[in-house]
Amino acid sequence: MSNKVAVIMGSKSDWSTMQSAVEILQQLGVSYHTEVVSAHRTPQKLTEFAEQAVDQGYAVIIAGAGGAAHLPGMIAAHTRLPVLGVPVQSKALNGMDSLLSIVQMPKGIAVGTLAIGVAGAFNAGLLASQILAVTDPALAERLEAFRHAQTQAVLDNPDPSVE
Ligand code: RP5
Repeated sequence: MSNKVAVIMGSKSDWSTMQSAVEILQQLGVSYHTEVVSAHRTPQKLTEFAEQAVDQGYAVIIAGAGGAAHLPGMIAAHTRLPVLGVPVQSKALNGMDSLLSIVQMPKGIAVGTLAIGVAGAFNAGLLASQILAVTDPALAERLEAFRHAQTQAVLDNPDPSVE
C-alpha cells in the first residue's frame, strides 16, 4: 500500500516543528512519507515531487516551511492534490513572514494554511486524517475516539491548579 500523506519541509531545521504532524498521523494509523524538498535550494526536485505526487499514491500533501515560505504554494501549483501549508516559526520574524507568504495565495491555486509552529503542524496531520476519513470508516472511528479522549481528559480534570 502506498503512503497516503506526504509530509515535506524546506529544511531539516523544520523537522522539530513538522514531527508534530507525523506524531498524530502515527497515532491515527495513517501511512506517511517524510522528505526535505526546498523551494529555493532544490527547485527541480520540488517540481518533480509535485508532478509525481498523484502517481506516487499520495492523497494529501503537508508542506512546512519558514521565512520566504514558497514551498506549499509552489507544490500546489504543480498538483491537484490538496496541500496543507504549515508556517514554521522563523527566528527573525517569529513566523509572521512564513504565515503571510503561505496564506496569501492568489485566486486559482489553493493552499490550506494552518497556524504558525507546532500547533499548525499537529493540526495539519489531524486535518489530513480528517480528509482521508471521509472515505475511510475505520479511520473515522479512530478520529472519533481521539476526540472523545481529548474531551474526556478536560472534563475529568477541570481544576486549573492541578496538573
Ligand atoms: C526555509 O528556510 C526552510 O523551510 C526553513 O524554515 C528556513 C531556514 O532553513 P535553514 O537555513 O535552517 O536550512 O527554506
